[in-house]
Amino acid sequence: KKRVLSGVQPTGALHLGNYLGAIRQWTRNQDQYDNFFVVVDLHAITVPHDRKVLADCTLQTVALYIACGIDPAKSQIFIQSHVKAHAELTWLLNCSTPVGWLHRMIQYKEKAIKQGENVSVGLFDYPVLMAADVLLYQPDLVPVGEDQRQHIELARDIARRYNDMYSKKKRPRTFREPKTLMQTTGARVMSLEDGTNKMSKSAENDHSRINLTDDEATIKRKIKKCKTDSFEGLGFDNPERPECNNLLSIYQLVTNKTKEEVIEECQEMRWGTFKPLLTDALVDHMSPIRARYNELLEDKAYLRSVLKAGYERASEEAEQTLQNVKKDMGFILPS
Ligand code: AQP
Repeated sequence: KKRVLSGVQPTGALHLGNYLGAIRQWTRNQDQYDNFFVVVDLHAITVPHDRKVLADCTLQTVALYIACGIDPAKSQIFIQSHVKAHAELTWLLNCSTPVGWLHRMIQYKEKAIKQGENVSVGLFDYPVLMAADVLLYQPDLVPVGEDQRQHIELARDIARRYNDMYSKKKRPRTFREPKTLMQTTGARVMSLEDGTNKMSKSAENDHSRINLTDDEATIKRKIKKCKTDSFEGLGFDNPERPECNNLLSIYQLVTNKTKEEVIEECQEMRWGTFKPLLTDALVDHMSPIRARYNELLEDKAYLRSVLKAGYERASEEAEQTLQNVKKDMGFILPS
């Protein structure tokens, strides 16, 4: 079986972008793949954080994975900080990764600008930690949204460089170079207040996103207020209408219709007709997820048992890779 690995940061409520761009992909083909889904809490502290929020968000993210359809019987769900190998491999990879590679990372530049002088070494090193997350498990595929493409490419570069330096003659080499798995529609869900910015957890205005935990009234209010335009009719792919393209794409994704079906159905519509349609489609799609999420949050013992099983399998895999790396690099292992 091919192996799949991916994760989300517990930095706030997950939104439609995280779901349509990443998590929904993970739920598909769970039978076909050997799946590892991690909540990357070590990443969440690369920006200023609140300790209570971190703990709550971490467990909520686990509950949302399951509520969205990740089946613990078919997929490993675990917390990054539980598996110590993530932090350890990061250090080892830090020492073979050129600093210039990190200076090119777009996400770092964007987030660093927002933080000014307080930007941490951790934020700069984020992509190496992410490379460690991935490479420890030897996945074939990493399903992510468009914004993470550059980081996965970097993880491949880090793997190749490491293999060339330390495991050139070994077969198989120490690290497998994973491929990015990305959807054609949904890889970049945009903000509801500006169709040229991606939907994001960290955006200040909660009305810029639909959270997976939003209730019916909130979804209704957010869609009612979201930015539109004054063109006639509705259509995809008009560069002058980023909001229209985004809202139609969301509609297409949550109804599982084809683009052609959506064009046929909506091209003559006005916003006043389309918005309630979109609201209903979102509510229909998301209500079962929210209901299951609320149930799961009441059953912390179950969540903990899922995490324990995930941790056991994940740490076994990760430890194996870490030992190989240490041997490659010339460390003496404890006897
Ligand atoms: N708007 C988006 N459209 C499609 N996919 C998206 N993802 C994030 N935003 C969108 C995908 O969700 C997965 C988890 O993302 P993350 O939480 O690890 O980090 P992020 O990409 O930085 O997401 P956010 O929500 O924008 O968080 P903040 O605001 O904290 O930076 C990834 O696969 C990502 O591609």
